[in-house]
Amino acid sequence: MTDEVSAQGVPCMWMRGGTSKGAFLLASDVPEGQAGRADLARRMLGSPDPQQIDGIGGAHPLTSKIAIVSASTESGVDLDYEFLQVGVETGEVSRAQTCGNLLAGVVPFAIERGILAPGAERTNAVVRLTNTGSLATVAFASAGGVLSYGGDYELAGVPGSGNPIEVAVQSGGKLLPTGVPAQEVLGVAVTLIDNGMPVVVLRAADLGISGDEAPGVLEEMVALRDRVESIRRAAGKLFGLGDVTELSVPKMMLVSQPRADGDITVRAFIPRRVHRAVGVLMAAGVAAASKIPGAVGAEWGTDSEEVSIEHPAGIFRSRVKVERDPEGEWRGSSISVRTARKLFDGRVFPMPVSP
Ligand code: NQM
Repeated sequence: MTDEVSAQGVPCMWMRGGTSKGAFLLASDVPEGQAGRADLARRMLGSPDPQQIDGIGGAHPLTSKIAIVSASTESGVDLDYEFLQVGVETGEVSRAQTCGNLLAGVVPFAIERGILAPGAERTNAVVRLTNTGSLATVAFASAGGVLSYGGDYELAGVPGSGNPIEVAVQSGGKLLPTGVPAQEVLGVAVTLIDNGMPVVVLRAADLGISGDEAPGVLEEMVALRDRVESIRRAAGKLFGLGDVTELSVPKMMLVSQPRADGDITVRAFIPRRVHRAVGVLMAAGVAAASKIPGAVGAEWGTDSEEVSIEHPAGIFRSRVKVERDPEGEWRGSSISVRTARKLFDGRVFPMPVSP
């Protein structure tokens, strides 16, 4: 990419999607190839740098995200959504995961940019998550055919309230990529599950913690972090992801008993920082595991489709379906509710290329 881009800037909308934030771009405004997009992504957000001081990133994995959106050419699909996770300190750009939180902003963004029309009373759109190949349906009220972010839905981890956006994801692939509900990795019982995102579910107690510690406390526990990372690297190979050292997946979901009105408690390593709440598809993975006999977390499963997951900022309610296909393979899907909001619209000026 030439350096003209840092002088002229790129049209960009900064949005909150669920409990995360990121830069939303039209595919037609960015280079076509993966290398050009990765270069633009790190220069826009200001990585590698722990503060992302020369870019618009928020210096945390939950605010170091990019969504690239276009009208889909596929029949029955409205939009294509490509997600880029930018390593704050490493500048590594990962396409190995999608993001269910930013997904909540994709359809409003497409309406803002005029590539999708809102529905007369309710907008329903089908989105292809190009990172994983999964399909999602996104639906929200648009009274009088007008896009509105305001509403009365309160999302744990976000101040105030907003228009509820229902996000349904059909994960597509095998729910249990290793074919078993649980196995041992480095002496710890784990469930490897992919309900839209590869996650490892393990018991907090097996790692010697109670499971309701604050994210900052867990991030200070160096020996715990190292152990979680070793299990993650071994699990990455079992998932078929190869060497995941530089990848942002699989995520590590440490589960324990509920403390309040929920069904199960979670703390999520994503993978080095600890989530301030919990990701949409991570929650879908934990919820699905709680429904599979023999899986880690099934001891806290219920008969209800809705699983209430306690996280550091409150409760996440994930409606999941898990079922076996005619070949006996477990398949999964999930429905969650998010809110989203346009925060800023303009041009972003990426860091110049060093001479
Ligand atoms: O799991 C964080 C987030 C996520 C992912 C991360 C997500 C999901 O909360 O669907 O949304 O992957 O680092 O934004």
